[in-house]
Amino acid sequence: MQPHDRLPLDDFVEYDAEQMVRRSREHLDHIRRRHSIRTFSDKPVPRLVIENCILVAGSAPSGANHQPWHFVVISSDEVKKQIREQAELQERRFYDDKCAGEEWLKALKPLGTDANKPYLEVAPWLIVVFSKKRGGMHDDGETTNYYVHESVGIATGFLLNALHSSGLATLTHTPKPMGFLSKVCGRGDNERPFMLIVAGYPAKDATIPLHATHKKSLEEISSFL
Ligand code: IYR
Repeated sequence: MQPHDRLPLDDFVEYDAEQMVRRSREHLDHIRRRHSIRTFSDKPVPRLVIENCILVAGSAPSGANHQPWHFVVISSDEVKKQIREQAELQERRFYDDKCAGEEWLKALKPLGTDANKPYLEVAPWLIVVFSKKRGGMHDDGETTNYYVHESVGIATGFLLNALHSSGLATLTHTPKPMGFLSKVCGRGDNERPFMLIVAGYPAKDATIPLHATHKKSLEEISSFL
């Protein structure tokens, strides 16, 4: 293969304007049913579902197509237990010792979150997203990666969308600091934990904070020139 060989774009599906409006509306309705939840069922979810969702994430655009991410997928009760213990330790510092600071804690009040994270052991799957500063396409550990945060952010968005579209409830969880995840997941210095995603069926009594349902309007979040 030559460095700038090209292929015809032969898998683009074209829709007419009317179909596009309908599809975009349907997608909006669909994605508005994604909610972060904090009470999960332990009902099993096939590994193949998660594998497909990871491949969706891996199809995200990235700087120079270096794909600067790694996903550690956890179903082991032992590993989940370690993650819960360590996350709760950090979260107790964050909430109870007020390391977060007053302003941050006040901002979280309407979500009703606290240092207890039982879902980290209950949900069938935890996915830890790691970002890689170096490695390039072949993970050589040296080549510089570009726009790492942007790339991994997009991949994580793809992943959340894929999990939701597959029929799973999700939670993005960012214990602070997250360094312990490198150790628990056995990842090296070249990688940084980016986010922890919890995926599974919601518990029967799952709720969503009213606060989280208030989304800014189109006028508030966009301007058309
Ligand atoms: N990591 C903590 C705190 C937290 C922070 C933000 I910003 C949130 O949107 C939600 C929670 C926790 O998971 O409880």
